[in-house]
Amino acid sequence: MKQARMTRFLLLLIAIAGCISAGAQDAAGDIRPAPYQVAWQDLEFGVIIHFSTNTFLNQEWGDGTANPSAFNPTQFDPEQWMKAIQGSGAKYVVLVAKHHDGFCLWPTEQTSYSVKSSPWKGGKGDVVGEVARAARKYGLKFGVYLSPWDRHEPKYKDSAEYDKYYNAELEELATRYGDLVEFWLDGAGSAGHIYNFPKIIETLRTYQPNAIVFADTGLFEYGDARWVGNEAGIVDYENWNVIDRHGYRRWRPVEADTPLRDKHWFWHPNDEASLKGLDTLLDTYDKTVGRGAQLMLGLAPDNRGLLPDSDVKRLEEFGAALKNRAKGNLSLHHFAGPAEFNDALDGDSDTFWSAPADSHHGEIEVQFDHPVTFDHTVTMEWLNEGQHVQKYAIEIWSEPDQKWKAIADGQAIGHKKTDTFPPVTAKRVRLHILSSTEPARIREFQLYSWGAVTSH
Ligand code: FUL
Repeated sequence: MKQARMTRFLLLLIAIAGCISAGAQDAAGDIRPAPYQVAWQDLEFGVIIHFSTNTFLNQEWGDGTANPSAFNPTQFDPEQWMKAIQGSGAKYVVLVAKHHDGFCLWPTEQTSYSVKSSPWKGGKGDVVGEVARAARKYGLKFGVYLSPWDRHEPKYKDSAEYDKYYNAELEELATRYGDLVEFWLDGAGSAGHIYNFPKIIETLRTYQPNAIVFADTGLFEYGDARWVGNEAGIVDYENWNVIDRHGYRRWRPVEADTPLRDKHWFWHPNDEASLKGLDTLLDTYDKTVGRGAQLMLGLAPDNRGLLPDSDVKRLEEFGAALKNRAKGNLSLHHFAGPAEFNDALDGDSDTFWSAPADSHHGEIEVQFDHPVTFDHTVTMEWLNEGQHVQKYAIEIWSEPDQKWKAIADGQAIGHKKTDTFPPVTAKRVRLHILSSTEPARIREFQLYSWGAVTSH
């Protein structure tokens, strides 16, 4: 009897210890990204490509009744797309393999509603295969979007039957086209439909353990990255990587999708006015990548099967502007200061500075031999062990006042944080970490003079 009580007491102790450690695990700063999430966040900028029967029918959402004969590009050339995408600075490509209308861009065995039934290449073509090959040829990672909502497939009415259909489609995509960097699970149109998501993710993970599953916050348990909640290309600051749902926390960085043509994911004739300007794109970049998120820019090849010349030109300008901005990193020209800061000032995001062990604040100082003028800073946190910085300020040393003066401040740094302020001139600048849950680790602290192009 006594022994039974003792056993119960021990079990209680074990249970309490379990709760305590589960509670500690739950703190946002303790949640770590998976290695494939870290690798994906480093890509920063990707594109999503919409090209299907809609392209030929001047529509955004097909209702599933389009005749496959509509799909007939005469100059289909995904290498032309990839050349432009590579030039824009994007690092990965997600192809919409099936949009809501159910038309499949690869020769699937699950339905005849696909390129097989189109006149394109005599029904022998495979858009997914050709796009995947072209992407890799241009050094871009490849992923797919497979719309759960299917307005053509009759099985859609029967959840269990449709699950089998969808899983079979997914298995084809996950086994035929090499490594997938991302799998886009679009929530549009699916309200009220029951899917067996655990099974879908099992199918994907069996063949693609390192693919990022993109989904809205509803799919909390399965998503690796979350939808930003708008298609305007804006991530609200503060942006934290760990989100909480009903008391459970997960590492789920944000991806912001927005089209190059205002509000249009597919190509439409006589639509030149919708092409976004360079300033808008740079502003979008700073409000997504510059706030620690992923930018997913929507591109739409036209009914020839080519990216329109004006889109190609805009992508080129965008890439050139980003490159040009990156060239002006003033931190590279710092002249003195403790050597320990170099890892954050060397322009190499693979090296990082660590604040002293057990510290909850710290600073990185940049010194110059002559005053420099700058209006932007770019700061990157090393996230492999979690997001720890919770408050920081950018400060300059004021000679007349003999004290540090804050020119910008914030809470989250995360993967990347761009701060913008009126131009300031100083010989000494510092990143002041005012609060971090663990010793801060900073990959980069860069200073730039970009002018007012990117208004905020
Ligand atoms: C949305 C879809 O409804 C749009 O057509 C587009 O595919 C966009 C990327 O996602 O949810």
